[in-house]
Amino acid sequence: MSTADTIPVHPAWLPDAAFAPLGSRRVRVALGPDAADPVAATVLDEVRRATAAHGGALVTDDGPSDVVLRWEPDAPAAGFTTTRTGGVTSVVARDAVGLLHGLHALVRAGEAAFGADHPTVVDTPVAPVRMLDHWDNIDVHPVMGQVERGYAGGSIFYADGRVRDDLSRVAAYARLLGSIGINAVAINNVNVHRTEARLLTDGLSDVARVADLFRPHGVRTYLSVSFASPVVLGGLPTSDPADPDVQAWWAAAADRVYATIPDFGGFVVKADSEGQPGPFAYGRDHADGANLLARAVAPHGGTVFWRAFVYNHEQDWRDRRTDRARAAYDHFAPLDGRFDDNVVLQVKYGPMDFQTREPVSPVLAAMPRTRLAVELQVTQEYTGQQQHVCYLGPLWSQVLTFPLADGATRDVASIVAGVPGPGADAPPSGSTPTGGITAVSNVGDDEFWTGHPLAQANLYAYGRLAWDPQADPVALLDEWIGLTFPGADRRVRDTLHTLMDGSWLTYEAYTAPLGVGFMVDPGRQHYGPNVDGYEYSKWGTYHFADRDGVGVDRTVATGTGYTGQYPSPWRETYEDLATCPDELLLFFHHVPYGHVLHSGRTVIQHVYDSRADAVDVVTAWVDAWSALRGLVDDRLHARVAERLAEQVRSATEWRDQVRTYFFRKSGVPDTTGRPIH
Ligand code: GCW
Repeated sequence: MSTADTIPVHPAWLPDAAFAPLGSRRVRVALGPDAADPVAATVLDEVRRATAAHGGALVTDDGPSDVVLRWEPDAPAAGFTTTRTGGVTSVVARDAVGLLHGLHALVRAGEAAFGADHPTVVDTPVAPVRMLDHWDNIDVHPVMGQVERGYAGGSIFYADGRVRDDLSRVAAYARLLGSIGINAVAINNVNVHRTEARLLTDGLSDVARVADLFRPHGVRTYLSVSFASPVVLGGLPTSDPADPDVQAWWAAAADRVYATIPDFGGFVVKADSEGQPGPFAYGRDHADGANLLARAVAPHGGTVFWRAFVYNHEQDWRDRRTDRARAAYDHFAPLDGRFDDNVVLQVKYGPMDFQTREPVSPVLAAMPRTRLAVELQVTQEYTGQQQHVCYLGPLWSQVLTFPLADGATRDVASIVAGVPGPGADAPPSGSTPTGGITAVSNVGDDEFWTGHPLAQANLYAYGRLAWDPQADPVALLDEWIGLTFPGADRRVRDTLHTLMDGSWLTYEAYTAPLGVGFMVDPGRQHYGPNVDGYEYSKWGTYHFADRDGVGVDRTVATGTGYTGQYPSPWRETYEDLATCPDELLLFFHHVPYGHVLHSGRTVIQHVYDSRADAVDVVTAWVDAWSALRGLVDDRLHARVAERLAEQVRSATEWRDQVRTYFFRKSGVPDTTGRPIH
């Protein structure tokens, strides 16, 4: 047995000790007609495991109990209700999935769930589909590795060119996901290479093995598919959506999938994007393409998640009229109302690509007659690659609570909830859910799941915000700390809170300034600074710094016109220098270095100060963490210490490159006299 086999996998937020309050009590489980459901077995297993470890008991008859988990036909369709009466805490739900979610709510609440003053809580999920996408390849890709933008080792699904024989990590992962309410998972990369394309056909029995492990936790399995499948897998001469043979091929493919996996979720598709095949090759548009696949899965209740991440990645940097930020809106807004009911358009939260700071995508406000899902990135491609501490809960919370239009109650969370927009028809009556939220997962076969152990908090916060976008991300952080380090010394909890709470803003403060984005190194897979790394490239990600100023003019008046894609008040707010928020200034405007921010500082001095201050913050984390040696698990302590050292090194490199770059461009000295190289 190799060392790797002997190291136990970290339990993340489900260590046995977190179950002590529940597990020390008598728990009665009344499952009703769902008793044969695989999720019901999970509920029983969880209660058995917790009570065996902590001295309580599973009660299946009418005997006395302190806790009741009970099926109830009139309970809300999703979620659960918790009440406390007569010294008994009850969880009531319509089905076994609701009971499982309710059980984990009790675990999260700890002793508080059994206090006399515990209020009645009706807890229903906001997003009907709460999905994680895996950018996992079966084969190890020569550039991207096995998991594209993965920073936690190899895939938990695949090894040695096929689906793993031993899927115990997948089972443990499914348990983690079910505990936070995730209910959908796509198990292969949206860039579908040849080997992975075959999961749809030859690989189906293996996909079924994976689906069997997710099902008991209330999670449905999806596949990313290639739009060119009829050609690549079916040997047809075309993948044209209008071709009857192509339509028949997809229908037959879907029939086979559902014959093997009756509760299969559906397909995720990246088409006509970054080299992936799509409908454009046949003169068709994205609605034609998406509806082709949607019609194949519709008879089986399946859904197609069609990605809106479509842009020209072969731009000419000399042409300042082309603006990548405009692309998703320009491609998709005109198609509003043309997508079938079981198509969900999956929209990245910002118009570019998961940058540390972006405005919310205008596509979300522009398609009231289309089912939309918001896409987030839990894997830290542009936010420190799980080398850096960067707790993303506050970023996602800002996105989800962003009000889309004037005086509107319609925020991004209402899109995620599938609330019909103005002018939209009532939601279709079928069983297919509206709305949704999805995110790229950050796990791999690493012993801590996420490379950086503290990056587990991002996975946790994603699931909890998908359930409740109004949740306070800082409270979720503390919840995660409490579960992951149960019974830990107060110093551990306080230090973790201090390190993680503002870590997104700290990361932002030493990397690309004021919303301008990128400045990452193309040669190191987007890790570390390279201010001009993308400046003269075809990818369309520019900052336009010259001797006088920096930023991208995206105004209607003098720039690319991107601000015009927003409804009021945002088009006016972003258009006008006087009202554009500081943190997005360089996303929307090209300004002189001496431009004074709302903060009162000039742009150039802000760039100088924030980078230097942020490195001081990160440096202080190293000592704070080292003081915890002996108070947390040694291996975890060592891993975090190693990553913090790298974060200080990398943040220093960012600081020095960005400060020096802008000094050399502008010639404006740092008024504080701190060193510039
Ligand atoms: O962020 C970019 C990544 C690509 C990724 C693409 C996408 C899967 O750099 O690696 O491809 O986004 O979202 O499709």
